[in-house]
Amino acid sequence: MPSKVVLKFRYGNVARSAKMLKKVEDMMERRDFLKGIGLAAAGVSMPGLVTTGKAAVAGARGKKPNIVMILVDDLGYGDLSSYGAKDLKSPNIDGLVAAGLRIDNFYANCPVCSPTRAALLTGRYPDMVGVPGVIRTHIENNWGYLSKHAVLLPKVLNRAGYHTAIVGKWHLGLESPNTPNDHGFDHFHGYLGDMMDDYYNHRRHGINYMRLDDKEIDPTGHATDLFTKWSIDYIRDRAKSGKPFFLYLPYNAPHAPIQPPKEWFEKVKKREKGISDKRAKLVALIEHLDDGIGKVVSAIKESGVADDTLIIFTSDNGGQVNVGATNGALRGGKQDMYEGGIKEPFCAVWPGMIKAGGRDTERVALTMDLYPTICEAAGATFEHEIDGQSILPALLGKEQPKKNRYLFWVRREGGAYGGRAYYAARYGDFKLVQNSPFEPMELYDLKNDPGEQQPLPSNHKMYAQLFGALRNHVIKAGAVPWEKYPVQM
Ligand SMILES: [Ca+2]
Repeated sequence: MPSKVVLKFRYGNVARSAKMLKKVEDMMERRDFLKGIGLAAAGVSMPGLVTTGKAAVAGARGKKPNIVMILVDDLGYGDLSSYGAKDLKSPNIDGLVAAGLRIDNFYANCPVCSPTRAALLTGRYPDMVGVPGVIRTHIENNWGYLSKHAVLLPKVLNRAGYHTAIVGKWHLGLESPNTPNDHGFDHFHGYLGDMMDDYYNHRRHGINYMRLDDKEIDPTGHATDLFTKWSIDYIRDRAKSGKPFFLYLPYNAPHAPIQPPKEWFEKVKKREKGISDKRAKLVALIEHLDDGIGKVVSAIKESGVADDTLIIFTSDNGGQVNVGATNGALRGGKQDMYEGGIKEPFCAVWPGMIKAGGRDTERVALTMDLYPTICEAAGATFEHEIDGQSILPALLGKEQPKKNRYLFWVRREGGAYGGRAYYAARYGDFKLVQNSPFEPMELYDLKNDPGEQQPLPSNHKMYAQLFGALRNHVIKAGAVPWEKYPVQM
């Protein structure tokens, strides 16, 4: 059925007001896009196209919760006390883990920054919104351009009555139309870029990407301290408003350069006998981050909104091993599709709603699942297609069957990767994985081989199943450009 016919059928002659016309235009654009990726052909069902958050949870207490989404940068699976670190003290994050539900098999959507952030804020696989790799300053080393079709979380939450803010690292575009404010955030206090070359001067390639909304700013201080302070200011201000808020807090710590405040480094060196300077720096950067998170949590409590606030904590990818990170017993680290690159610490806290001290050891969830989870908690509804699935019932301790689904990971990169992409795919306990576009894929049974040490033969039936499912995903994602057209080299 051609899209115009569908629209006429669905809307008849009601598209009179400018608002309705805009809605119709948006639908046309969306349907054209879906048609482009082969989902809107006549008579073809579109599973997941109509996905709605349910208002029931938000209404359970008669009020919508505030939501604080803390995303840290490059934190390894073994680099929290609660995840087994012996030379590191993270009492504040551990306190969150103890106060809520921990999910052991929580995965980032990618082993590097931008794609995971795209998945969190769109609910889609990163390559379905134009971000298969890292967005960077120079076109020769840029591997993503956020699709104009992407509907970001703040837009949906705004419609549900939320004030929305991002404090910290954006990393989904350096200019309009891909700034945080363009995509619906009411408030942006942070930086646009991929990383800082220095935690104190905040520059990248000598360029200042620090912003307060669209205004360039040049604050002084360690980036972690700035983001902590700005978050606290925001929370205190919004707590008085009586309107629910969504605070997305993507700290850039403990991403390289490993640059903790001097006194934090000295404290670790004094406490941990025999620790190397390299490891001590990373430990100090994480402990300083943990302290900042503790201050943010205290501000939520002191503002009197702790009982009405859902806090979610995770990391965007695994720890970078060559700067001293550990990923526990997992193989590999940042950039790898092995578990060490993508498996992340995760917890969700909501007093009285999520039981304290819970631990889910079975469920597999990804960053993209947080989009519908947050929407459901907020009573925010939407009708566009996403790839993620809400895990809110599981967080609330309700019955939620653990259904197997095909899951995919992609990363496109330059350098030795030559601009090509490499992938992983998973179904149940089986995972097909490569860590470079030039390597053959390997199949592992994670249940019996969580350390990914013993590849199964390529004639195993799951190899072909995962290989075929991944091929179909690559075809779908092929309809979405990941550079701005035309490219100016
Ligand atoms: Ca990262």
